[in-house]
Amino acid sequence: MQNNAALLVIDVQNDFCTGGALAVPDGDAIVPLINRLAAKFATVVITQDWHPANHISFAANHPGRQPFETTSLPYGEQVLWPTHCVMASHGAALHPNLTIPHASLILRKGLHRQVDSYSAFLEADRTTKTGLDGYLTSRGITALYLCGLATDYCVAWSAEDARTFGFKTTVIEDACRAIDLNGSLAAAWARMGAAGAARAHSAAL
Ligand code: VGL
Ligand code: ZN
Repeated sequence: MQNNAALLVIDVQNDFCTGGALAVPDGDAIVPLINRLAAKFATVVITQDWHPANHISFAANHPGRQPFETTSLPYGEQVLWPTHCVMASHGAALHPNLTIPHASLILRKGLHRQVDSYSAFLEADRTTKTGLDGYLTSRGITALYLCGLATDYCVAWSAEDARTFGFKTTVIEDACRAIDLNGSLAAAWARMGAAGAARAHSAAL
């Protein structure tokens, strides 16, 4: 890979894998592939979903509401998730088989109690930055490749925002897995395509 390209490894955490609180079907299956892909990139950034226990995205913090229902919040519609990726918990840890020793940044997102953050760039209020755009830009990165969990939430929102910040953006589709809630996967691919993100198979890289 060229030196202006970086790999973003999104949320490959225990809670999104088999046995986790918000397990993505077949989520673990991508770990060996991501390890092999990462070896091709000089710059790798890993993200972690990282919430306080009282986070607004947890159904448990909305009395009478169940996981996978939605609610209206000041910044828009919010899916109410099972409690997941509580900061510093085992579920929030990276999958034990994820092996990317040369990753230069581990970025945590979703720390603010009152705002979710699927995207690695911008929180759900669409205003608060994580700072990732500045990190990448100041290192001369202009092209991003994305992989990880889940295709239709954190990968998709990160890919759309990567386009917003002007990066050439490619989602490595076989290195992602989806939650697919009420058609969310097809909708996410449509939004990513409309934003100008490309879709590639790992074999083509
Ligand atoms: C994610 C739902 C809630 C993800 C994070 O990583 O895709 N999905 N929090
Ligand atoms: Zn989350």
